[in-house]
Amino acid sequence: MKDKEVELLIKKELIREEIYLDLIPSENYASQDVLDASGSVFTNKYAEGYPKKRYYPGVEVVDELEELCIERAKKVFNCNFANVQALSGSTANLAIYLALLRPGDRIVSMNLNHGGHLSHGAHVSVTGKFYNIFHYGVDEKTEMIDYDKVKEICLITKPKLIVAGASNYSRKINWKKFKAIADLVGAYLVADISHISALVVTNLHPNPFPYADVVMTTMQKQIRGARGAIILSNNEEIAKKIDNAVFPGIQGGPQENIIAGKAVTLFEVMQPFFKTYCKNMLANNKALCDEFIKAGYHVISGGTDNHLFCVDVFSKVKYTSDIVEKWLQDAHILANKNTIPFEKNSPRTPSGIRMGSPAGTTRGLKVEDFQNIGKWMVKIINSKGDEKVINEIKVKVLELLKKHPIYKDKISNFDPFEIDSLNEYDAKK
Ligand code: DSN
Repeated sequence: MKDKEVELLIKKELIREEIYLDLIPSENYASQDVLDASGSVFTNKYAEGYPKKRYYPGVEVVDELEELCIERAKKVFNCNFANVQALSGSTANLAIYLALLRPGDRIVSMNLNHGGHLSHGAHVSVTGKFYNIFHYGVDEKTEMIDYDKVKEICLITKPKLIVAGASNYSRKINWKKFKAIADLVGAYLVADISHISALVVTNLHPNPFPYADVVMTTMQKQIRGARGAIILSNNEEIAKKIDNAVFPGIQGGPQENIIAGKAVTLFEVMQPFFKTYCKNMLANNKALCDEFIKAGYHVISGGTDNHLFCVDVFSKVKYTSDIVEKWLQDAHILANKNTIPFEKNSPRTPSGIRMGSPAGTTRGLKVEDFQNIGKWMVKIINSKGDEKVINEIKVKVLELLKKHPIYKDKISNFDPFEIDSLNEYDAKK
């Protein structure tokens, strides 16, 4: 690369990824094939519109590519319609609302503090400004979705659209119950399965079809592919509205290079190894979660059915999770601070640490590794960030990661573990 500054930053990021244990449950490692497709010559092509209905010439190949991606998405998710152009999950959600609602219409969705998502109508998001939002949450005692309460809220507010789906909820979502509520009040049901789409396509989590009118997912999380999102439906009329909302409603030219990456992602999902990855991810996450439960920590909802969980560290050690996040990061473990249901602290200094197993599983870590990781994390948190403990565990984490490289080929001519901090990298370069 001629641009040495960016080249060095790419190398630095590669080293960072290799030498940190990523437990952030929305992150993962895309395969080299996905990276190659996403950075391919499709970057160069403008293709506003949809296959066979473009506003530019020279689109023969991108049409083939986008059609291939659409067909794969339909096959993998077993549905009749797919839009593969959304640049991100938030854009996809906005496009769905734009397609089905008018500004000011009512949406019922999960409270951000209880595990929802910004683009489900949080007041700081455009979705919270354009639409009239009412939130449901989890039950104070069980910390699981209270479907009776969802029903009650919907009967009072009469929403035009209900969003089911979350970014910090460790239990199975009952789509059938959501559909019954949606039917009762005549609302559309939208399922945001960004966090659980890999489990859904491998039948390890109930499928929102046939209950949801629209299903969307990002592609870079659990399903470990290219960045961006896809929107799915079985309703032809809704499908047309969604296409119009994505383009020209919200976006201009689609990123055909990213669509190439999404197509490769879907190819990988169809391979037998993908289900093995999903089963391992579930077992690994449970093993990690069990260590916190055994150590007497309060895990939100008391456990996990999926790839993530959230621990209330504040109630145990009286330190907020921004501080705990830093202790863990010093030991090269990445888990993110998060609000918990009925949070008493602020979103910047909350009580919870969210973590999960997708990236570690992709990296090849097994149940025994996750048990050890859980013990190490508990030791650090119980020690209240004791420097000696952090350093002792950092050595163990680095030893483990070194045995499980992510991008073997990329690091074949250097050892990312030669340094053990990114400051050292800066000093050396
Ligand atoms: N940022 C993602 C997450 O961490 O869950 C959601 O978009």
